[in-house]
Amino acid sequence: MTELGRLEDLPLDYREALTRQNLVPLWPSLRGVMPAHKPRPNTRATMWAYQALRPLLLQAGELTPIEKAERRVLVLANPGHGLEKMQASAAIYLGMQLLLPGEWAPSHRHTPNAVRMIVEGEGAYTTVDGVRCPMARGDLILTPTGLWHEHGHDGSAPVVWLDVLDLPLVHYLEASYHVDGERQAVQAGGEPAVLTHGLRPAPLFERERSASPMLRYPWVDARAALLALAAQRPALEAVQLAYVNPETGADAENILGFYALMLRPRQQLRLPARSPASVFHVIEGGVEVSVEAQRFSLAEADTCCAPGYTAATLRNQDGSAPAFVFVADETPLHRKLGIFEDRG
Ligand code: 1HN
Repeated sequence: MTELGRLEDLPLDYREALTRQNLVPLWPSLRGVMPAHKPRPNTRATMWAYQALRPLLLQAGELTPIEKAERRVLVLANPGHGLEKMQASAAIYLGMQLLLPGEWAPSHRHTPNAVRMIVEGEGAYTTVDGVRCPMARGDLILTPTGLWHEHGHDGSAPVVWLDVLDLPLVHYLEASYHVDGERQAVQAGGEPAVLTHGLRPAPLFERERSASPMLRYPWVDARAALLALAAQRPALEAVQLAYVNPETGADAENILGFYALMLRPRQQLRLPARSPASVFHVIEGGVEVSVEAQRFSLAEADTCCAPGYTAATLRNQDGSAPAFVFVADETPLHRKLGIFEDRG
C-alpha cells in the first residue's frame, strides 16, 4: 500500500490558506477514515457487572429524587468511545434505570427507539401508546420511535431495567429530540394479546402503522419457546429466537435487533465475525464470553459488549442448567445500509 503524504509535508502557509477557506486535504486522513480491509472500531469489549453497579444505582435513588432526574439512569459507557459520549457501540446506548416504589417517570416521546429488558423487581409498569405493560424479570418492552411512554411503580421494592436505545446513531444524525406529554389515558383491555396466538384483529379499515403492534414480550413465553426449540432440535447449534413484529416477521424495531439465546449445559457457541457490534446480557445462569483478548465471566444481570468484525465465543460452564442471554445488535441497521458482512 502506497504511503500517502502527511499534513506536515505541506507548507504552513498553504495549510493556513486552506483553513481560511474551510478546506481540508483528504490524503493525510484517507487511511484513517478508510483503513485497509477492516474498520478500526472505537468500541472496546467491555463488561459491566451488576453487583458492582447495583449499589451505585440504589445510591442514585437516595441522592437524586425522580423529579430531578426524569429518568434515573446510570449509563453503561464504553471507554473506547470516551465515557462522556454515553455509547456502548457506534449505534447502541445502554443504561440501567431505577424506579422506586411510588415513583413516576413522566410521559414523553422521542425520535430514538428504545427497549427495556427487566432485570429486577416487581410491580412496575410502562405505559406505551396507552397500553399498560407490566414489568417482570426478563420481559422485553418496546418503545418504538415516536410513541408516548411513561413508567410507574405500584410495588414495594426497587425495580431495575436495562434500557437499550439507538440514541448514538440518531444523535449523530442530528435527529434526536423529545417532547413532553401529559399522563396517558390507559387503553381498556391492555395489550393486543391475540397476536401471540398467530391471530390479529382484521378490521375493514386499518390505519397504516409501522411500529410493531406487540409491545411486551413476556420472558415466560420466550423462555418456554427456547426450551421447546432446544428439545425439538437437539442438533441445532444456536438455540436463538429473534424478537419480531408478529404481523410482518420483520425485526421488532428498525435499527437495533433483539434476540433471546439459550446455551445448553456446557455448550460453547462461537458467534462469527460479523460487521455489527453486539451486546450480551445474562437473564439466567452464568456465561463466559471471550472476545478479542478479553474473557468475561458473566453472572446473572451482567452485561458486556463486543465490537463488530470480531468473533465471540459464549460458554455455559454449568453442567446441568441452561443459560439464557438477551442479545442486542446493530444487524437491522447494517442490513438496511447494505454494509452487513459475515466474515465467518
Ligand atoms: C429515555 O426516554 C428513557 O423513557 C430511558 O425510560 C433512557 C436515554 C436517553 C434518552 C432517552 C425512558 C433514555 C431515554
